[in-house]
Amino acid sequence: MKIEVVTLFPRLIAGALEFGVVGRAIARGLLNVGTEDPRVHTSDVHRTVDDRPYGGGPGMVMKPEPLLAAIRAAQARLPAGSPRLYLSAQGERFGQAVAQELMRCPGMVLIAGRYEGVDERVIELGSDRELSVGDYVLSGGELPALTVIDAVARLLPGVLGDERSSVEESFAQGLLDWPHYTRPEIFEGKAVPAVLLSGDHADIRRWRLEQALARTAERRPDLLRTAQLSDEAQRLLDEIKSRAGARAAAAAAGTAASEDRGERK
Ligand code: 4HQ
Repeated sequence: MKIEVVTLFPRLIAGALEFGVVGRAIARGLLNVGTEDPRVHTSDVHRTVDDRPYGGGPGMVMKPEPLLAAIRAAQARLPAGSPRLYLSAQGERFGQAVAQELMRCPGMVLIAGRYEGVDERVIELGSDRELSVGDYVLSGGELPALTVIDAVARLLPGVLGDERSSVEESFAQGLLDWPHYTRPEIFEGKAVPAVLLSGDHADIRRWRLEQALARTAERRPDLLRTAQLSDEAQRLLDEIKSRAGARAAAAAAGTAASEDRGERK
């Protein structure tokens, strides 16, 4: 896959891509990331890329001419059918489902704005889709662009050890992760759960699935409505829920009993 990032800070993008899984994917030729700097597409002596907002107010806006020229230069280096994505807090929420979708594209242009944003006409003329990484305000679209690159890169064939992807696909897809442990067996008085030392792989697998389900039910119940649960996972989840229900009932009964005895809540 080929990705082009339109940015006033190309070294911020290049620097972040040197490391880890993504750095290796690039070194192995599985991913290629280029940058295009709108400043290159200016002709005035000051290389001006921003200007004051029409209507007044604080902050600056990215000028349309150099930005659109940069987007077109980036697009020209990519295969046809490569979407142009503008990163902005006003966009559709980026998540794993969008990453899965983008993984299938031959390439993409990621447009990272700075200042208060870009001239709206550039979004209309030079972008196909607007994506947000979350409801917070950043100083530029570069970190969101890197987020998209990272999440998409790890889905590309050969980027991760394929043991990992197939394991996650088969049983904990769409759920929060289970807890992880490594040596030592006892750390600051806290022991690793015994099942992980048992050597019983069926037991370990069941425990991990149960932990992933219990955490998801507790912390992100919204994810359970969209997760594709296997029959085994659905059965475990029903057990987890009925145990949680029973605990809540016992706690309520305990409260009632102690209140009956005249104790305070
Ligand atoms: N931006 N998700 C770029 C964001 C943002 C987000 C603020 C985008 C500044 C210029 N982008 N502008 N959240 O906060 O994608």
